[in-house]
Parts: sequence; C-alpha cells; structure tokens
Amino acid sequence: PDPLAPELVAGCEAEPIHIPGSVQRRGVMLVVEDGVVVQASENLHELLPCSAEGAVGQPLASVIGPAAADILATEASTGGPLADSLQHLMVDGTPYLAALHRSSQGSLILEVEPMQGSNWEGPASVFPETHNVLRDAAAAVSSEQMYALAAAGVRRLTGFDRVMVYVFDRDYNGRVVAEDSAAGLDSFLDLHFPASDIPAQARALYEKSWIRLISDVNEEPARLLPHRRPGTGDPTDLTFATLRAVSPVHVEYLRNMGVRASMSVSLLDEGRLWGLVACHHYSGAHTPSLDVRAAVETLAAGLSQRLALRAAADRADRASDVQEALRELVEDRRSAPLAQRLAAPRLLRTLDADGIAVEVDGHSAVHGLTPANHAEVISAVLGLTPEPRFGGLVYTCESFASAGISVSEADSGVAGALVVRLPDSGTLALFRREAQREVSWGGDPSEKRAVTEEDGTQRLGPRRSFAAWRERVTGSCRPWGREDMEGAIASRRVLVEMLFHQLRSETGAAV
Ligand code: BLA
Repeated sequence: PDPLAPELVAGCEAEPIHIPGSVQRRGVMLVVEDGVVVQASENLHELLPCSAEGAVGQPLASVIGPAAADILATEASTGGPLADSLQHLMVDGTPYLAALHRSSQGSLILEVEPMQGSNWEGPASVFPETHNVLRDAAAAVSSEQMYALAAAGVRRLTGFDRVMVYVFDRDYNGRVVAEDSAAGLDSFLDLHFPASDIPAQARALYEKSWIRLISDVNEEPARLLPHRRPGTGDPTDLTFATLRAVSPVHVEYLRNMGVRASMSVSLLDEGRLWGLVACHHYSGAHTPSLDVRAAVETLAAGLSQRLALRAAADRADRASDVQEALRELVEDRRSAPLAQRLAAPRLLRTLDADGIAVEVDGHSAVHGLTPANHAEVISAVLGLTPEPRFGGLVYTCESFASAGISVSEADSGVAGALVVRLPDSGTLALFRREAQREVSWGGDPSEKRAVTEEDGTQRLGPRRSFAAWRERVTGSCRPWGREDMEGAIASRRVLVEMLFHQLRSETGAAV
C-alpha cells in the first residue's frame, strides 16, 4: 500500500496518547480526590516508603506524611487552574521534587521525582543561564541567530548530546534550522521531516503541555493501579502529566534513530505550535531534573515570543517597502495608465516575484514572466480556496500542475501564482517560476513505512533509515509565505486608497 495513504496516517492520529494509563519510571504518580489516593503508579515503592496497593484508599497524608500533605493541600486550595506547580517535598527525611496539577477530570495529580541531579539546593546556575540566553536573544539581529542561541542555551542547561530547533511549514512538515551537538555526531541541520512524524493529536497536546521528557526508551512503563478511575471507570487524563508514558510507536521511532532519551519543548505563537526544541541523548538514559526542565520551559516561552515578534517585524518592514514602492508608482502621473505603471520592475522586485499581471481601472498590463493565457490562469486560481485570515481576498497556488491548471506550452517555466482581488473585479497577480528545490529528507519518504500487524491490519510504522535522502521537488514554485500575502495586501491597501481619491476627484463629491 501507499506508505502515506490517508487511512494509515489517520490510524496514527487516532492513538489517544493523553490516556496511556501508565507512567515513566523515573518518578511515581499519585492521583488524589478529596484528600484520598485513588490511583498510584505500580512503582510507588521504588521511591516512597509505601506500595501502590497500600496507598490506594488511604489519605495522602499517610502516604507522604502530614507536613508534605499540608504543603500540597495549601497549594491546591489557592484556587485558579493549577498547572505544573513545582514543589520541594521532604518525605521521611528524604528530599524530592514534585509537580502538582489538577487534571481535566478534577483530580489532583502528584508526580514525585528524586532530588538527584537537581539544582534546587545547589548553586542555582539555571537562573543565570536562562537569563543569559534571553538577554543574548534580545540583542540578536536575526531569527537564525536566535535559533542558534536557543539550541546552544538548552544544551548547556540540559546536557543532551544533540539539541535542535525544529520549525514547521504550513503543512507541518518540519526542518531543522539550528543545532548544537556533541563532537563526533553527524549533523541533522537542514534535514526535513514529514508531518506524519508528529501526528495531529500529538501537536494538539503539545500546544497545551509545553515540555516532555522521555528519559529512557528502553524502560517498561509503570501502570496506574487500579488501571482506571474508580467510580467512573474512565482512563485518567494525563495531558499535563510530566511522567505520561509515551506512545509505543514513537518509542519505536526513537529506537530506530538510535536515540536513548528524547525531550522536546513547544515553540508557540498565540497558542499555535510553530516549532519544537528537540533534544536527543544517545549514550544512555538522560534525566534533567524537574527544575531544569521548568527553566527550559520558561526559556522556550520567552524565546517563542521574541521569535514571533522578530518574524512579525520582518514582515512589517517588507509590507512598508511594498507600500512605498507603490506610492511612488501611483503618484507618478505623467505616464501611462495605472496598470502599466504597476506592472514594472520596481514592484516586481519588492514583491519578490518573477512576473506580474495587473488588471485595474479598466486597463491591464503584464511584466516579467507571465503565462500567455494569464487571464484564464488567474480566474482558475480565484476558483481555489482563498487563504484564511485575509478576508477572502488572497489566493495562492504553488503548482499549477498539481492544481490541474493548464498554462500554455511556451510558459512551462511558470509554476505558481498569488492573486489578490482589487475593487471592481480587478486583480493583482504575481507569478513565480519553478524552483528546483533540493530537499534533504531525514530518511527516504517513499520508503515503505506500512507495518502489518499479526491480525493482518496495516498501520504506519516509523521509518528505519535516517540518512539524508535528497528529493527534487519539481513543478512547484518557492512557497508563498505570510510575508508575501501581507505584501500583496499592503499593495491592495494603497490601490484602494488611490482609487477612492480618484473617484472623489472625478465626481467632485465631498467625502
Ligand atoms: C512524537 N515525534 C514526536 C515527537 C517528536 C517527533 C520530536 C515529540 C516527542 C519527543 O519529544 O520525542 C519527531 N523527533 C521527531 C523528528 C525529529 C526528532 C521529526 O528528533 C527530527 C530530528 N511517528 C512516526 C509515525 C507515527 C509517529 C509514522 O514517524 C505514527 C504512526 C507517531 N510521534 C508519534 C506519536 C508521537 C510522536 C504518536 C507522540 C508521542 C507522545 O508524546 O506520546
């Protein structure tokens, strides 16, 4: 079967990863309702002086001691949504780090990890380090520089063998844009990975819960006892649990990659996941402490915001360049009709296209690389779904061939268009030539990925080869980005303003 057949990808996306019913063994979990333990992870005795069977049904105070239970009760009663509260707990004279949160089902979920390796009582180097990275990022002059700072900073904080910044395109395929790694490792920089490597439900979860650590892929998860919530029989929602056991498919993927421990941190813009800081460890299990992970989460949140601002500032600069170029062309009234003035090298350069076709004010003009049948091509592009967020005014196509739009034979170099609607059924269309893009995929994307289960059903399996594989993407132009769409909308704004003034002076109306 086709390795990326929709039903196989759908199977992958159907796995309910937020309710695995088990946890990773680096720590233990207690699920508490009304002060009483209702579920405990079966490895409880490995860390605390009590078995899981012994703990269930008991007041929390009798499991972790009254002093620790008091601290948690105070924390839990402060009201408001309780997310990822980090605690320093003393049980029977032993210090632990604990994370406390309230699940969607209303239970308190307490996760306890050993203090070992923590910076909590040590020289607290995590705070200066976090601060330094944020300070350097504030002075960075480009997104690329910020990505590099992020990778290096997270590696210094966590000690992973490899730290990457991984950025999604709009279809959620990803590319490694920065990397900091131990000497002797081959580089993943610039490798592309298909969207199905991180399925939709995982991305949705990562928009809510911003950091995850898989400290050892060789470890069997510990089950919750009882397995389901007493009373309701529902599986316990572990969306925000730091110990949540990881999808077995993903564990298989990491093993194929030779990865022993993996951590990833969400990069968000207004709640939307646009990338990850992804970390690998090869030489053995790896467990940065809860407080280091909290610092990395804070760092990523700060950097996300800076990076989003940086990208928005770059786009705004571009849009004002476009507006300025247009103003000059519009105000130059000596010459030809408006359409002809617009279809000129200046605007083409600023809008970063290879050809332009303008239809405005009853005139039309073209410049640069445009198909002979451009009118037909433009109306076909207007038949596609408009870009969201531009009021139905902007349409894009990156491959005429795959959209079934035919361009005349002589124009085979033109591969895609961006069209913006102007008043009175006018249009401004930009064309781009075919880009012979060389894409390095992490693993051959056409390699057979379907796995047949014992019962004969097919599922999508993670690929087994991770050597770079070059694919030539033919028949498409360089993708139209948000900066291109915002540039087109900025042009439209100037033109609408101009047409409005022209109308006013023609009719002599006072507005
Ligand atoms: C999760 N996949 C992930 C995660 C990453 C990747 C970063 C987040 C969990 C983590 O931090 O490890 C993918 N990791 C990558 C990529 C690189 C990397 C691309 O280091 C590149 C350098 N995965 C598949 C297929 C399926 C799949 C075919 O390849 C499904 C059949 C599933 N990936 C999958 C699932 C998760 C996942 C289910 C969620 C794991 C979880 O959080 O429980």
